[in-house]
Amino acid sequence: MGNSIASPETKNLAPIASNLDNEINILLEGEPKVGKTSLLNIFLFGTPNQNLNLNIEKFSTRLKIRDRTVKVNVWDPSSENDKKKNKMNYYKNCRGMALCFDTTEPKSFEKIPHYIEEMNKVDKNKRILIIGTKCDLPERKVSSDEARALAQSYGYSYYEVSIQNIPLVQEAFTTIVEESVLIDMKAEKEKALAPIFKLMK
Ligand SMILES: Nc1nc2c(ncn2[C@@H]2O[C@H](COP(=O)(O)OP(=O)(O)OP(=O)(O)O)[C@@H](O)[C@H]2O)c(=O)[nH]1
Ligand SMILES: [Mg+2]
Repeated sequence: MGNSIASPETKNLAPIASNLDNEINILLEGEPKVGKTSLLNIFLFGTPNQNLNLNIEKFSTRLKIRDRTVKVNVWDPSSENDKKKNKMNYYKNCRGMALCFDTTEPKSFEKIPHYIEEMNKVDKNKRILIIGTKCDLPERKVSSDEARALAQSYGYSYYEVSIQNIPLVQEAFTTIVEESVLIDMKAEKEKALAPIFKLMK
């Protein structure tokens, strides 16, 4: 994906360019060990083994979506931390959620509706992308059809990835960012048109 510029956020990060049109927060969610950080590494660096500093939970990059440059903050809270305490903040403040399960671990798939319900309790309008991970492994237990059907029942997109298919992982991240930005664009358009509709009444 040629249009992403990886720039992990650290204390030394240069100031963000002023030509940004949007800033968007994406939450990585799912059961422990399903592969969330590996996917984030691929999105940022094009390789799963970058050993991101586990104490840092927010990483940033930029993507060109349509005619906009979007600063994308990805939150990857580590499983060890007391996620519950901060969870509502993450849910409230993200625009989209990349919700991951491991295709070789049915229990991680069974938890998907739970995460969706938790998010819907906070806000029903967040964009969610469901991602099945580790599809390179022979011991797959959750079928593509089953996972796709679940995603469709909620109206969400579904991606099935592995750390061996780097372009596909990057495409999945671009999709959740794009879908999240489009919600914002729609809201902006409606806001801009509201006075006109009012006049027409
Ligand atoms: N074979 C295979 N292994 C993977 C894949 N994705 C992740 N893994 C492995 O699964 C293990 C867990 O990956 P992580 O990325 O640390 O998972 P996580 O969801 O961030 O885990 P927590 O932060 O502890 O919740 C690691 O050993 C990865 O190398 C994949 O697509 N295929
Ligand atoms: Mg992790």
